[in-house]
Amino acid sequence: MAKKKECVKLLEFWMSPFSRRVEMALKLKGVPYEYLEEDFPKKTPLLLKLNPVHKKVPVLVHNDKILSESHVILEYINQTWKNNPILPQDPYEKAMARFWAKFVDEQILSLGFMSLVKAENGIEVAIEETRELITYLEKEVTGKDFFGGKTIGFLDMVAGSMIPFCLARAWECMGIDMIPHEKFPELNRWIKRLNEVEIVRECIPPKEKHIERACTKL
Ligand SMILES: N[C@@H](CCC(=O)N[C@@H](CS)C(=O)NCC(=O)O)C(=O)O
Repeated sequence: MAKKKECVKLLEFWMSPFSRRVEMALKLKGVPYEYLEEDFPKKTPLLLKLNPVHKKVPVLVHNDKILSESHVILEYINQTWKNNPILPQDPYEKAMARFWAKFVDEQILSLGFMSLVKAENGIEVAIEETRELITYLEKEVTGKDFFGGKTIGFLDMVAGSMIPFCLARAWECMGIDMIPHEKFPELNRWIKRLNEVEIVRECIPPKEKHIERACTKL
């Protein structure tokens, strides 16, 4: 009997780091998908129907299954398409990849962006506090090509979509070099290596368009 053709659709937004990381995973696994673009701040009826709980992108539709929340989607992709694993087999290493990914999306995004924009205690304090958090990632990537080891994995996708290809562009709009080479040599090496990975490059939002949009929002 012929295998049923898979139908994979991704509802996303071009400058969303949460969407970009899911695309990276689909590309790494070689899963063909249809790209459905949202145009925020408008929300299409399709988004409201598919993700009534959060009303956010990304949303992955796999045949008749609907998934939202990027970490959940990444895990689903990893377990559904077994080639090129993005999470380690070892339970502790897997837990650590999840731990640091949560840290990026919760702590670094909140302090390094939301608090920085408000900068209630002054911009210099906010920058230093953000750098303290980034230092944890500098340690994590030390001595490795990628957080995932020799190849990119879950944490590379989460941190890569969020830090160099999203937050750093907002920091640039504010005139802040948040990850200077002298302070963060390992992270800078990691960013350079990420840029050399074809599927990552394919998922990075175009810089000029991104900066133009990010700067008008700040
Ligand atoms: N925790 C969610 C965050 C997703 C998210 O914040 N998506 C943004 C785009 S970058 C969104 O859809 N925003 C629409 C809104 O907040 O109304 C995830 O990991 O997928």
